[in-house]
Amino acid sequence: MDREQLMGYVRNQMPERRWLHTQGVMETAVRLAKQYGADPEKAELAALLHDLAKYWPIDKQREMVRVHGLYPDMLDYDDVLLHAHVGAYVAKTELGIEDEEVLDAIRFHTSGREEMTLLDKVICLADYIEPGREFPGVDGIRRLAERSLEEALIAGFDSTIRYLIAQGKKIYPLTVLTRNSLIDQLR
Ligand code: DGI
Ligand code: FE
Ligand code: FE
Repeated sequence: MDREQLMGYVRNQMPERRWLHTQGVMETAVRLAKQYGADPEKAELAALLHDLAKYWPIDKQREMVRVHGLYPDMLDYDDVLLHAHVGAYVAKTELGIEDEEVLDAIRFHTSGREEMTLLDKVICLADYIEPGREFPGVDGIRRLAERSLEEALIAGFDSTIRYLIAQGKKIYPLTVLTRNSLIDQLR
């Protein structure tokens, strides 16, 4: 599929407001990629595809994670974690995306991972700060993003972890390891 076909495919998987979010992540990811020396084309592609499975039925997402062995430990945590892995799987097996860097950036955009690549960081941060995002502290993260990918991401994960604690939810351990790894990278 070419770029136009992929855009049409993704747009069909989600409501209009999520498509607007996707376009915001694409713009922001390209800008961050240029600023920090990542590949803008890969950033745009990963951003386009990152939430493609977000609105798929949860039963279908759980089934795919189980059947295809995609990080099955996620099944014990919040269902919202699943769409990242399902999205990467669909991008590879149905949309013909072969670039493992792009697939990993999709796969780990929600949880993060230890030793995130530059592209992983660009996608994860763009997802936090795209222009349509509104949550307490987002402007502070936008300012941090002007000087440090790592500092901005730590602030993003801090806000996610605080939210999960406030809701009495479990925290996926890889998210904690991701934050630890980012803090180590600042030393
Ligand atoms: O898909 P998006 O809404 O654009 O953003 P996302 O893929 O980063 O999903 C973020 C949501 O995931 C956020 O509302 C918090 C929720 N979540 C639930 N458990 C965890 C989690 N996020 C992380 N990083 N770690 C968790 O354990
Ligand atoms: Fe997402
Ligand atoms: Fe997103």
